[in-house]
Amino acid sequence: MGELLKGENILIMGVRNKWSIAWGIALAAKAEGANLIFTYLGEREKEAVEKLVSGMDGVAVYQCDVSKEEDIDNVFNEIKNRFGVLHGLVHAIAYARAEDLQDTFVNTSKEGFQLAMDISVYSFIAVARRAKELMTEGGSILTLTYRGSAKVSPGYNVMGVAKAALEASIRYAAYELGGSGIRVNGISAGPVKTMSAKGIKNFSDILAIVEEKAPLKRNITLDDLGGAAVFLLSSLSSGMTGEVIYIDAGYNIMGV
Ligand code: IMJ
Repeated sequence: MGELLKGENILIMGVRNKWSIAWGIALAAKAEGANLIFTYLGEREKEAVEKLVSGMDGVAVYQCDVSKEEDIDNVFNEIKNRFGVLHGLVHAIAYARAEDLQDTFVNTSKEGFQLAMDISVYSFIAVARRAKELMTEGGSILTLTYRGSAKVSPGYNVMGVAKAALEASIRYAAYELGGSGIRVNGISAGPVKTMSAKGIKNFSDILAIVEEKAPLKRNITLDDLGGAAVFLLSSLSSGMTGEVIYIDAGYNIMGV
């Protein structure tokens, strides 16, 4: 137990089960004394998330489908009423149609493109705007990205384009919110076996390649991500904004 986030109110969006990256970040933030607020997508996720957080004291849990502006407004209104001030926000949400992660990229439909951009990128802008209003003591906003934004990861397709837009959004938000003492950064995570990796063909091959090629000769863990998230959420990273840091066992630095 540390005190790096003691008394800080941190909103974590994107927990689905105990394997979720957002959950790994939540555990690390809790261990540093944060008060946690969670959102879950819908009725199907409600029970699992409420069960997960039931062992934590002082947490708040709200339903929020980020494709609905009224859901987002509701969450931030509830946070304003119950906590008054927000110090941290973790956005760990992405979605593309399964068919768009299987077919060829150039076959991406307009609807599939718009859906991926709406859930994976616009939602970040939408929550950053509301968070700004509640981060009256300054704050730290964090999102999750993947290297498929910059290099071709076969099958990542429209998600790669969405993550490129998300990373650009980090920089524009960092520029605009810096004057309010709010920092905005991203973690580019190496592959992790979560619900978002389910059904992705050859995923275990990808994990094996990282283990073989990455400088650290292993895949990353939720603890690795939790540590980086605590750094970015806390004053340890006070001089840093607009950045994307790789937590990938060093895989991204390699050439052939
Ligand atoms: C996803 C697709 C293709 C290759 C992939 C991934 N690699 C990794 C991922 C190599 C690591 C996981 N990732 C980084 C994601 O951002 C996944 C996002 C995602 C996953 C799904 C699967 C189920 C579904 N829609 C999805 N939308 C986004 O229906």
